[in-house]
Amino acid sequence: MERTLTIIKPDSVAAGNAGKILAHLEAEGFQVVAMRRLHMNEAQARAFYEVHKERPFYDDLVAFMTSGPCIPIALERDAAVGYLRQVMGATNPEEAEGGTIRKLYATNVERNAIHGSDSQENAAIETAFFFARADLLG
Ligand code: FUP
Repeated sequence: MERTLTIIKPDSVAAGNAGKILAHLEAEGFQVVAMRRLHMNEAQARAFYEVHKERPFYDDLVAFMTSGPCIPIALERDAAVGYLRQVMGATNPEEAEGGTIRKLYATNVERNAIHGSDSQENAAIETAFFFARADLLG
């Protein structure tokens, strides 16, 4: 079994889509290892997206991610990292395949419903950002 990190983003939570997105993930074979709800502050959002700090969209992305509560979830499944990327769809919902979470629930490239780690290495880093070791045992 492999683990990955998703975030049900503030747009999805505000729109009341969190339950539907979690049900979609469960139907695709993901199991919840750890889950929490938090309203990120600016320092947390800046740190989470630090790899994008030189990008033109960084400040807007931080503003969006701090605009309301989100739901980070540590997920488990066979080939979880790659499979989550498939199930969530392209970053820009206009380019996302039919039936993907972003096609179904995203508004645009910024308000795009869900995050998914892009590698096993980043999955471990991002999971440790939100969850303590004790949350992830068992
Ligand atoms: P993804 O891995 O699909 O979430 O996409 P990226 O790592 O390329 O981008 C991370 C986040 O930055 C996206 F989820 C949304 C945001 N972003 C923008 O707001 N504008 C862009 O043009 C590209 C990305």
